[in-house]
Amino acid sequence: MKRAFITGITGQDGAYLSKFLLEKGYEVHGGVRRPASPETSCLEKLGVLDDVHLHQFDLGDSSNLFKTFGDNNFDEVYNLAAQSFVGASWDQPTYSADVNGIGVLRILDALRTVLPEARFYQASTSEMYGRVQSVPQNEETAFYPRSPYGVAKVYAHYITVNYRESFDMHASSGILFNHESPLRGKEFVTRKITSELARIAKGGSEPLLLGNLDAERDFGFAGDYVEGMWQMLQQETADDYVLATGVSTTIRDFVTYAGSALGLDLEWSGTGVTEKAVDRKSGNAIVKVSEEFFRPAEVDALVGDPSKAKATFGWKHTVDVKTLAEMMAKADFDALS
Ligand code: NAP
Ligand code: G4F
Repeated sequence: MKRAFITGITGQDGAYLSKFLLEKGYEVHGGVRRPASPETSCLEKLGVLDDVHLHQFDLGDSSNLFKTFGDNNFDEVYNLAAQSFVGASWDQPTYSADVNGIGVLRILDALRTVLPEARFYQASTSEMYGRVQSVPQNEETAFYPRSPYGVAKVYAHYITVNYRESFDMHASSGILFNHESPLRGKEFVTRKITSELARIAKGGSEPLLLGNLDAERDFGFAGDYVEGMWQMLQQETADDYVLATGVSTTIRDFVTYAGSALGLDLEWSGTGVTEKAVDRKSGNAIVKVSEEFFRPAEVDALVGDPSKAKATFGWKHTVDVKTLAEMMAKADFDALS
């Protein structure tokens, strides 16, 4: 039986990856920051909480990383832990740099010292492309990060490549475009949209407030992406791979898709901060724009090219963006019933 360790096991991807690896017959371990009262709702929702082994683990502290890896003979280590909300990285820039950047060096250094044969996955991100240098983005596209989060992730990406090349470690980086699910945190735009529209569809009167509706993202389903993480670690040679759908969608269109799944027929009007969406049937204002949710520097448009992952190990997405919006909106609506 293979043994895997997942940092960030309590997050969206950690829960889906736990379920995936358990179904593959793995013994699954994971790191939690607060062992006395871990936030386990994602693991509970997927019905896997009782099947995983939880260890105290914080990316900010080297000694507990050495202890965790020194005491346990893991075959695979997936680093999914991060301060993952881009918007918060301007408010907590040094913390984001420490956890998302130096934290990865702490893991690599501990693995190199006490568990050098373990295969390692780093959660890299399309945020590294930032102000994009070509369209679509692939493994060769230059990085131009636009947030403290993105800058830290570029460091993490290159230190992973460097340890692979310096110490012959099996360390791979998945450059993943946005992937969402009903387990997504409500601070991220997709889940904010589906949870708020569900509230409105249930009779709520306050409109949904959003920032930049013109931003475009390549949205996929998290369940598809965790399979790609695992596939990367099954390759004989470690490497870097993009996982994406190849389709870009504006935030405005995601709202329209999610609204439609809940019976809201949205009509958009206005521009910039005066833009709004009204339900054609009720005449109610459903969406308004608030400057509060604009970022100091924006990533305008991302769209990925996953050809390398497809050619190397046959990865492709199975859920398109409309189906994803519907899945998330209905899950939020049902949760209110
Ligand atoms: P998420 O739901 O926000 O989960 C983040 C996890 O990291 C949580 O389990 C959190 O634990 C943990 N964590 C935060 N700070 C930590 C620290 N100092 N030490 C140890 N654990 C810590 O994120 P996700 O969407 O699953 O994303 C997983 C990874 O992929 C992240 O690295 C993210 O940056 C990256 N990524 C995500 C996407 C996407 O679209 N989802 C795309 C590209 C890359 P708590 O429960 O204690 O908060
Ligand atoms: O949902 P978001 O916060 O995700 P973002 O910034 O793309 O980051 C996510 O995906 C990355 C992969 O590219 C991951 F690395 C990262 O960890 C995270 O999972 O924002 C998406 C877009 C942005 O352009 C933002 O400006 O939506 C725009 N937006 C418009 N109104 C909003 C809002 N974002 C949020 N969170 N809240 C709003 O009200």
